[in-house]
Amino acid sequence: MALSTAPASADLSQCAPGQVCLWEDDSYVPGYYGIYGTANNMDAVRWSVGGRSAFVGNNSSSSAGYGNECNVSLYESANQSGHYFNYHRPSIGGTYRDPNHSNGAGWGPYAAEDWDNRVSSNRWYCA
Ligand SMILES: [Ca+2]
Ligand SMILES: [Ca+2]
Repeated sequence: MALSTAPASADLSQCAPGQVCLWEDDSYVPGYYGIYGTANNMDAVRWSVGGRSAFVGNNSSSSAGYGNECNVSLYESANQSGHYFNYHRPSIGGTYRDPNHSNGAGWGPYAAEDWDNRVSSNRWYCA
């Protein structure tokens, strides 16, 4: 009997309070990347879970913003440039995660665009 490799499963619980988290596939399926601070260039960062060797930048298909005190913006280019979308922190409600970037993500002037495999940097903002 051949052993099969278990499929990667969705794991939104990987995202800790205070982090913004990105997953390589739809529905929070790893590779996974979670950060408390600012990533200026995800194109140089590799997925930390799931045995994936690809880079995070231009590769995330689902995400969550679990800020404690602040909201977060995710940008299409490095160094917080280009189009972006926003997540509220969960404590103030509204949109704070999205299982499918391709049909839009978060909120803001560019939220309705196709965000699949596009995010490359983030910035927290407190308001
Ligand atoms: Ca992807
Ligand atoms: Ca979506």
